[in-house]
Amino acid sequence: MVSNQAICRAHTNIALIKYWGKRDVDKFLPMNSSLSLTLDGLYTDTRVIFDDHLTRDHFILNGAEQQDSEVDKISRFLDLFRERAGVKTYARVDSTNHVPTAAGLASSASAFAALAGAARQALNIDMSDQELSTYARRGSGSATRSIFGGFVEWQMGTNSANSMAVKVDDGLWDIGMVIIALNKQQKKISSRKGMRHTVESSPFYESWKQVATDDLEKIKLAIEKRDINKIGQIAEANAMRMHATTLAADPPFTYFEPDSLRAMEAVRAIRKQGIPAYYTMDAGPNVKVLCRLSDAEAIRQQLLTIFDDSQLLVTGTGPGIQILSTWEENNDD
Ligand code: 2P0
Repeated sequence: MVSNQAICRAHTNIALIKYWGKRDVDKFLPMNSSLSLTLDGLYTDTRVIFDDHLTRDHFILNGAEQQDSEVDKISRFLDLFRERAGVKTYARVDSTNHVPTAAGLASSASAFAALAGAARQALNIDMSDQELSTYARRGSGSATRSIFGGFVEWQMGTNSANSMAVKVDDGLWDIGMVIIALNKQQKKISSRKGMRHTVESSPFYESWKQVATDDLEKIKLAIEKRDINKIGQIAEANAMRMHATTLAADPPFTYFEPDSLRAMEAVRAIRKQGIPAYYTMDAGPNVKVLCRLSDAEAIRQQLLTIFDDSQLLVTGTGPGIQILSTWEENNDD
């Protein structure tokens, strides 16, 4: 092999039923199945070039050469693909996150899904998207779901080969999100550390596993019926249940910030006007509002009375991974 390259785009996803905790840390096997909506507005483009002339892997993120610790993560991930393809060639990985500058929403989900898609293509590996999702999972759990577009379930499975993503609904109907980006600082407790600490110390954790399983079954029925209010109610409750486990951890912690609470209050006020709008939060202070895409602009206008224009992003449903034919240099937004 002299040089085999590919470029892949993957969109980020927001979980409506959260993944929170691993039963196997090395293999990224989750404690519970989860379900997300892939988003159109936030994505990562990644180019991988396997080149016989390289003496190690390189990783360039948003134009900047990355340090050894970051390269190591990429190398371990690429090893899974090299092993599968039976090659030892090193690679140069170029990645660009397309997120609005102020949002601070760069996501390991789109990053590892894009890298997985590019590596499969560059090495000409014969592998289904479903199987690819089990590879994406080994980079970051949430990346499992970003292989597909629309509503996607990550089935916890019984082993590494069947803990994979399954498309539930293409989501190409009147549904979207308004993202309220509250803080672009690095999060204080990474999701990886946060979920581990919660599994180890929260007395609520056992209940979480059960309730997440129940919520997943309920939301799948609501998605089938395209019942936006039901979907929103279940997603909002599930998010708060996840965050409750962190408040009960020992020592306790939370991802809520004062502005997160203000945002949630604003969403409840919008809902009182009869507009379906429901919030969810992940391992950081940002609040994401699930709504009809046709209502999203009106919701954004109302939120503008509290938050800055640069903090609000409207997005619809996004597609699964896509192979691109050309790479745009410095193509960050
Ligand atoms: C989710 N989160 O389902 C949940 C909800 C955050 C809260 O997946 O350790 O970056 O790489 O598997 O995927 C974020 O955690 O964690 C996440 P790792 P990941 O979206």
